[in-house]
Amino acid sequence: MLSHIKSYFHSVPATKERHQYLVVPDLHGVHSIYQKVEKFIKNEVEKNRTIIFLGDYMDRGESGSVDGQIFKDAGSYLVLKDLIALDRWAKEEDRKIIFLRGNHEVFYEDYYLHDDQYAYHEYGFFKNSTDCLNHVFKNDKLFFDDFILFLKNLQPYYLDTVYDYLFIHAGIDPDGRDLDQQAKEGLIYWIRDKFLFSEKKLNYTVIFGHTPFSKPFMRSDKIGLDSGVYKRGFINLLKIDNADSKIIQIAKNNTDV
Ligand SMILES: [Mn+2]
Repeated sequence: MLSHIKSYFHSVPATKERHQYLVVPDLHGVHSIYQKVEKFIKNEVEKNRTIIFLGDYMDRGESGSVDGQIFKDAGSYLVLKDLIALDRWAKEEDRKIIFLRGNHEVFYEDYYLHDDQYAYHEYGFFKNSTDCLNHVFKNDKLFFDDFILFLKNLQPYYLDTVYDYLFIHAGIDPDGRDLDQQAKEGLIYWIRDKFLFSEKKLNYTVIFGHTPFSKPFMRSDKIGLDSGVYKRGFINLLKIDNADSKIIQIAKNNTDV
């Protein structure tokens, strides 16, 4: 287990508000792992802990059959369907779950909301997942509406202003302007090296996914969780309790969780 402790120059105000999180990075249609994550959330995670998904729910997912038809990527659809159900469950159970937008969700917004066919023709992974989704949408308009609503409700980032945690898909431009401006420009969904290797002290501890590492990327002000789940077969969750945090790894083949 890795742990990450941040020291503060300013004192943290006494507050009854909870600063407890479970962070779930890129799922990429790996439904077998998603199911374990969901089980963990429902059975092990306290009711008052905020759950934050960092985006990239779909693409490069597991093959499988839907309605008796084989799809190269059925996992993206299955993860999406379960996330929409999880969102509904959270509302019923009065649990707080935040879904952030990843760059892959930008592809889906372009395709389904702006009729932009670029990703469909350019990226095999996107064609594979949307071929399955379009098959489902044809017969299930309600699910299509749920999906559009899910896309529209995605958040660009989440900020904890007491502990200065910034939860975001890819990162921030260390020389960039304010967060909302960066979100508008879209760089927060795509940035890699300029953010990762910047020596500039950031105003937050940035908790991000997007760029896969074999081990979590741990710096004083950056925690990168993406494991490249579709090729490595495990996911790194991050549990945060106020100033402390620890990694929880869930693998395809372990049965502990
Ligand atoms: Mn990404």
